[in-house]
Amino acid sequence: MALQIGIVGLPNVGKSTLFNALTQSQAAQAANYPFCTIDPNVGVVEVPDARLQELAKIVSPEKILPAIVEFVDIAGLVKGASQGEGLGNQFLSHIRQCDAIAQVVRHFKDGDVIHVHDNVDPKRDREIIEMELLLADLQTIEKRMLKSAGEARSGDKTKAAYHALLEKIKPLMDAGALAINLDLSDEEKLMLQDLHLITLKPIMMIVNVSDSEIATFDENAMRAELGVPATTKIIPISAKIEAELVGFSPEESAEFLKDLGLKETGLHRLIREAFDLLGLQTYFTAGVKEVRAWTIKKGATAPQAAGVIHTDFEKGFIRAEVIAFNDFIAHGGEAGAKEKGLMRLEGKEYIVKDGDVMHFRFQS
Ligand SMILES: Nc1nc2c(ncn2[C@@H]2O[C@H](COP(=O)(O)OP(=O)(O)O)[C@@H](O)[C@H]2O)c(=O)[nH]1
Ligand SMILES: [Mg+2]
Repeated sequence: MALQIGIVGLPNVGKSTLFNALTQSQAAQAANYPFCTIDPNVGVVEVPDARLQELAKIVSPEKILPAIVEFVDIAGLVKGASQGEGLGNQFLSHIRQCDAIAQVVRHFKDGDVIHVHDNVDPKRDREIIEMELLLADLQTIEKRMLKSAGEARSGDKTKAAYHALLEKIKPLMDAGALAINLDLSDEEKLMLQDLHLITLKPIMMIVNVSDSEIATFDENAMRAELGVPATTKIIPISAKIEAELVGFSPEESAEFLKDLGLKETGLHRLIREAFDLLGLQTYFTAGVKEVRAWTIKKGATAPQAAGVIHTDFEKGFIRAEVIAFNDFIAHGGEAGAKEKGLMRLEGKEYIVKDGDVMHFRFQS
């Protein structure tokens, strides 16, 4: 199952423009991933990683397979949606399936594109969207509290603590705080897991700015304008520019970006940041059949990393042969690194590092 990021926001903020740019610029590669969801609103997107090309230069593999994430264009979120307005509650089930949320707000001014709330005001738009997500969560919490209140009276300490936790977070969320922005311990987050709260998912803000403003974008000023905490990622993007870039060759894109004073496309940055938001990292396998990036959580052990390839690799894990990415490149590949004593044998406890080039030994 690929990780999914749901794109939410008011109508006409540029969600579909962005989604189409994401998926069209990647359409050719998407054919490599037949196991991914087939749904017009779900786009398979490769995580750009220049290290793959460096590995491929050394290994000359038949195929190069980057890590992927899926983006979902979630429509129908309007003011009152949690009470049945617009497409009503349909959006909820779509968001619940996602691992993280990318919220798009409109900052571009264009008189030809109507704003559903008349004027451009990203903070208000953010608050409208978040209120709908919060109302959905509050319904869940209130329903659960009817039961947990009774359970708390039974004398069971765990149940009492659970109810107390719901009593603590409800007024804060009533006042507009997303669950992810509450000061919760890891243990408290774990306790809330079974509620599948939408606002406990990691969330990033995508600000769709005018093409003329993208190069001079000031993140701190935008953070103040949006009123989001320092922990929230803010990513400027011009959906219009990204849409224009779709048909360009890499050389044309580079030229176009340079003229605008930009280093990389907004989509690239968005994908990288989303990957980071999810707390993910990459390790590689490098063989002549394929050079491939695999996605794991930061902190994953060697057997867990092996399990991403195949569950048998995890169950029968014996050890991993590991070469750090830089060592692999500096010494011209596996043989060279091995000769210098830079190939390590690691066991079950090994915490995989970003960029490790790995080979697993296992018994089946
Ligand atoms: N000027 C300008 N127009 C945009 C931009 N992004 C989207 N639009 C236009 O805004 C309208 C709504 O965009 P769409 O992506 O369908 O919004 P959605 O409702 O959020 O999916 C379309 O006419 C787009 O062409 C942008 O960055 N600049
Ligand atoms: Mg749309």
